[in-house]
Amino acid sequence: MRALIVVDMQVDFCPGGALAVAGGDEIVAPINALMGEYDSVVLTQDWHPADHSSFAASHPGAESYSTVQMPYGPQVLWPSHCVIGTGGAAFHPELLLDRADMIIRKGFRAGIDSYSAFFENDRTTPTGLAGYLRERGLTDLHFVGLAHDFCVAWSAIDALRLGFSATVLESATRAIDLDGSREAARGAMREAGVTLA
Ligand code: VGL
Ligand code: ZN
Repeated sequence: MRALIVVDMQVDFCPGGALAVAGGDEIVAPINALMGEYDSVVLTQDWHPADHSSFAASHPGAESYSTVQMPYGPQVLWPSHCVIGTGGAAFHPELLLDRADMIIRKGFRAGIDSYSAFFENDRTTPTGLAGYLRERGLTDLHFVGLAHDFCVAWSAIDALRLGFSATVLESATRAIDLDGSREAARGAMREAGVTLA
């Protein structure tokens, strides 16, 4: 069975938001239109406490978009975004939430980020999504949403690693593209065996 995994279609990742991805709002209508073609729709929601360690503001003197070394590996420092309970953490107002069977939140622990829908950035602490999908027999996963080169790419690569089939519908994604991260993510996904469609 097929699931559409809609990654982080939130106000803060759309134009005008705290970590806006260019053209992020352009993919809402195409994603809504896709939902009916799947056995299940799952939404992910970036969901950070205000003092999250992925925020530049949590590291005195650090610039946004710089990289620091965390116990679990390198971490890009972002502008504060998707803070729990704020309007920026809400889904884009036009996204069809009623179609979603499951909403999985990630990045809610202050000490560690979670780009992937499956694992925190240590790549070992699970979010629980794999178990949910397996128990429901959802093995063929199609990914859309934001951002192509971070949360979408990491999720798709982890899906394959976990034994799911993984396709990224690239026209229904948009990238942050930090220092060539879009092409790097495409290369990493291809190398892992993710289908780019
Ligand atoms: C994301 C950076 C920080 C994403 C989330 O959804 O791709 N990127 N948090
Ligand atoms: Zn985040």
